[in-house]
Amino acid sequence: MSSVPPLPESTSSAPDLIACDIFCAVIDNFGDIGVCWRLARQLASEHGWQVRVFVDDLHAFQRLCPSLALDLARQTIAGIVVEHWHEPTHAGDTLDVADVVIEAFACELPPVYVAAMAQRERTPVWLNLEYLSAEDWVADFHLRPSPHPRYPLTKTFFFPGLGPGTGGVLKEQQLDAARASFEASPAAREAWWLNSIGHAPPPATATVVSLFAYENPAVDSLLQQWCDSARPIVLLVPEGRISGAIARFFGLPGFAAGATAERGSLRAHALAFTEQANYDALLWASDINFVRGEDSFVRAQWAAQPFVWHIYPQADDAHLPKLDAALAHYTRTLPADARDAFGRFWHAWNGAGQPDWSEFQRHYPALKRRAAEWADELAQVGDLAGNLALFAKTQLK
Ligand code: TRH
Repeated sequence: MSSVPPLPESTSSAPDLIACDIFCAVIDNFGDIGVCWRLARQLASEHGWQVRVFVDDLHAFQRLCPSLALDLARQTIAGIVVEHWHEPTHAGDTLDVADVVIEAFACELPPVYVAAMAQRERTPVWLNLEYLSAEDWVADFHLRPSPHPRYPLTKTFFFPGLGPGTGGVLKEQQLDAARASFEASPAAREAWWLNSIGHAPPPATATVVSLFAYENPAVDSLLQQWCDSARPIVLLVPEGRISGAIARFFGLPGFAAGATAERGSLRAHALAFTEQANYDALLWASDINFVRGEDSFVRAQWAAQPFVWHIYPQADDAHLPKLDAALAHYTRTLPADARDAFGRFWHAWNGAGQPDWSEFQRHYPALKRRAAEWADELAQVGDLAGNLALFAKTQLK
């Protein structure tokens, strides 16, 4: 065991104030920091924790949080300290171990920090926050302890999930109220359309679709079906990995924020990638949401609208059982024909078959009812930040 001088306790001065360090290595895209930042904000604002986030990619983070400065090693945003984790061994300018240490998605903590955790008078609670999966095994592994091979430390696996016995998924206490007030307010909806799209909301006869996805070979077929649709389709596309395909479909050089294109029944608008807190309103303003990865997948469930998930693709199709596990939860109480149509559409969007829009549309009323029911069911599992805070407190006693 390396010898580390005795350390001061964390900077928290009040006896009950819990200090928490979250370590986040960005692998790809926005989900890693997206989940960590949402968790950090919740632990700080809803649980009063003193939170510090170590993140290695400030550029990805800045897309979600435009007030972040790219050139600062350390800054405070919304009461949360953000440390640029510029190299894997960096553990902040002063080594200061928190009460609760969260390593996100099995990233490796700086060795000097782990050594200091072992030296700390009050042993910290060490959690590995895993990726979300709806698979059944998750409940068995949630909260399993893993003793450190060399130090007197135990790491606990914290598994998000969609079913009982898992850590649940993140849900802010005010989220339902915010959605309800948006949905109940024509003025809020109107203001959102004016600010985000530049004109008044479309008529109720139009189907509004938000599209956040990776590159997807099924998109051309879907765009064509939307052009041929009997009902007008208004497509809202945040700038990103699918934008090139939209541009090609319309014969445009690009599809950057502010661009608009029209063909047949389809009118498409490119939106600026918004700050994370504003993404929900796009989901609330839409009748159907195409989402991807992890965090937007969760937000679509809380938006309580039918949605289509582009799952993060993994080697050897390891993502496919996860897709089916999520489908099993989400479609559990749907009538068989709607369940089959929905499953076919999700599979087509994830590489197996062609999406059939008119079939999806036909089942829309049942899907909409199920979306609302599912949001209530999922809420029974509890909010991940609340579940995590509760577990950590029991360990800190
Ligand atoms: O960006 P993603 O594809 O992230 C993925 C997943 O997390 C995946 O599980 C992981 O393995 C991989 O990264 C490395 O999708 P996700 O998880 O939905 O994250 C996107 C974040 O971006 C989410 O927090 C919502 C946010 N967002 C905005 O803040 N503004 C926007 O305009 C949009 C479209 C998204």
